[in-house]
Amino acid sequence: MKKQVWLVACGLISVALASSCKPKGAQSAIVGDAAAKVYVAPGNHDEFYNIVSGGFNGQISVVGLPSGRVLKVLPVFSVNPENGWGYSEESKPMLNTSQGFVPWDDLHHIAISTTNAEHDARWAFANGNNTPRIARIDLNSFKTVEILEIPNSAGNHSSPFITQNTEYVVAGTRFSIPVGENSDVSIDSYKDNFKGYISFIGVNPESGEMNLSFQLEAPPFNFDLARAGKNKSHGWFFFSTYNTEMAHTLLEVNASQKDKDFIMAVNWKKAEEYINAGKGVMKPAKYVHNKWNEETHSATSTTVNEVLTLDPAVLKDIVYFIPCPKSPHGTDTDPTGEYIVGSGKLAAIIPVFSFTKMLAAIENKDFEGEVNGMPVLKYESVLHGEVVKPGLGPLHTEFDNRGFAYTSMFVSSEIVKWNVETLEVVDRVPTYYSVGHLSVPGGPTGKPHGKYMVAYNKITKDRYLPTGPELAHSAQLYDISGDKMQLLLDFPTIGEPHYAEAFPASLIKDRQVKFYPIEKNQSPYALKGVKDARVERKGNEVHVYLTSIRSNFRPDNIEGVHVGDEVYFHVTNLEQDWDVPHGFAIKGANTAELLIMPGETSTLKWVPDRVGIFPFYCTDFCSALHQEMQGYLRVSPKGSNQPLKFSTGEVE
Ligand code: K7E
Ligand code: CUA
Repeated sequence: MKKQVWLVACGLISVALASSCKPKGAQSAIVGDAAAKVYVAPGNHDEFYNIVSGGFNGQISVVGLPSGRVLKVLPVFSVNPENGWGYSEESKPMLNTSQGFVPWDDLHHIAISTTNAEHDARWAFANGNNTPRIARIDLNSFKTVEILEIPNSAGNHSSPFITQNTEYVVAGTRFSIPVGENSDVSIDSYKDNFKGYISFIGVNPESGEMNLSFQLEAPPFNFDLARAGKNKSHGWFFFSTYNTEMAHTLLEVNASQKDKDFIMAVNWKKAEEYINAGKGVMKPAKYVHNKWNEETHSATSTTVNEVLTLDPAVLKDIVYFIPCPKSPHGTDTDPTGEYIVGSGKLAAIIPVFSFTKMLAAIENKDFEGEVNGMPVLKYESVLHGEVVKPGLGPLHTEFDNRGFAYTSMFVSSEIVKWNVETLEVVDRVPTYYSVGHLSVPGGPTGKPHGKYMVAYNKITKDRYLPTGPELAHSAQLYDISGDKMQLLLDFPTIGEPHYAEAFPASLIKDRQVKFYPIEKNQSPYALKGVKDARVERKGNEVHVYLTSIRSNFRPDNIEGVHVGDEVYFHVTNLEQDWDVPHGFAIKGANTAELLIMPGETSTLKWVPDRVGIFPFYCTDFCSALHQEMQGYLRVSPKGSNQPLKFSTGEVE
């Protein structure tokens, strides 16, 4: 999200910027027992995992709550030199796309897998916003194990929200685009030639593997966010849209013309019926599907060439539009599934829709018109009610376990707590500053845990020691267990967090992978013991098969490599214990290091361009003799007759 856009939004509703965005009394907001509530004593664990999007760093960070301690930066869409993600030969295919290797993305949203609308925390899903992709992370190994590209999409923002049994992960396109053969069209022909696509990605209930099940063709709106129905509204999905004006220039003005945009309600069970009746049409579309294999310790990338498409203008009863004021950002469903909250960022109220009323309105054909052949329901017929005077610039809503909703107000920099049934505002607290998403443990599920809420703020200003022009982004933790929200803690974050989800640590902390059994290592380059360590030449390729175990590499001295050779270091970490990775780095390699987990094999490619002796060493302080964990590689001139030679470590 661009700050500038919001500042304009601020201006549009006639607010004096700087002063309104900065609440008063920043220093007095903390009460006495806050420190005790976030104190996790040395050696103790946090109660919740918070899986936090990294925004423009393309990664996920794993944070403990309530302490706010960062436990891990988990590479997803962006290369990570810290552990070789996207640099090792094995992991490169994970970042392949139909446009080739794309080593970065903009990661906005997290979805934690659920069963019966409760977190099972088997997997986390995350969206790549820029080059449309969805990733699946295994929460037993905290590793990205799958990335699926989304065709016919541009700006995969309305993603990766999930259905209550993780049947589907969805992806709605932020930018509509022309697709298919004739995409070389005038941008002025937007209304005629551009389309919005909504993707439903099936998730295998056992393996978690994703598969692009079908796409819905939609009008060329901008799809912003989404939430699945749950419990009573299971079977439906709700997508917020803006730019229903279908403007294609200066959207900040032209897409803010209408009083109401839409929440698009999708009956995905109906879509399944049409598919089962053979009503879908296979259309050409090129996208790639990348999978990580935990036994070969490597990834494969395959290209898919078609996608099943449904046209809801023709196939009735899949799509209905709910009018929603005004340029809604988030749309969120409450734990019962009855209420659908729209957050019109330019609206002065928060509309809350009723699922029961929506079904009745559909039944009674209570329509006010059509868009591209799909019915628009009457606002009043679907409305449960409006939260009045909530604040300015509502963005996102989370829920607790006591019937309350919490909405972030970007422009007025506050969080508003309101009663989901009565719509009465019961509390408000300032945020520092300009809050985006909120995260309550279990907040998007049918069974929120409540207790804490984290606000992910967009503007930091004076909250931390300054660090030049770029300041740390800021999260704030609130206690929401009482009637009044209480600010407990500020903590800086990694990248620019958008959404995050939190769940009890007890769900996964005892099922973590500790190491990979070496006997199951199916890598073609794996070594099962130090005796197998060797160097082989195949034409101009030199394959160095190394073992790493405290505290040596074998082989350690290598000669007979020539300038221009392609050298592959295949490093197998022979350790079979928890918490003993080894690193591998060689001087001058213009890639990164490898960080090899116990029982894993990983490969670094290096093409030496000059003559010399090049030391390599372990980068992870693994034992008292870590500094001894090293070797030399000698590079001779191209065409030299220096024979291949290596030492596996004789004692001198
Ligand atoms: Cu930042 Cu969910 Cu991309 Cu709102 S989005 S803040
Ligand atoms: Cu191995 Cu340090």
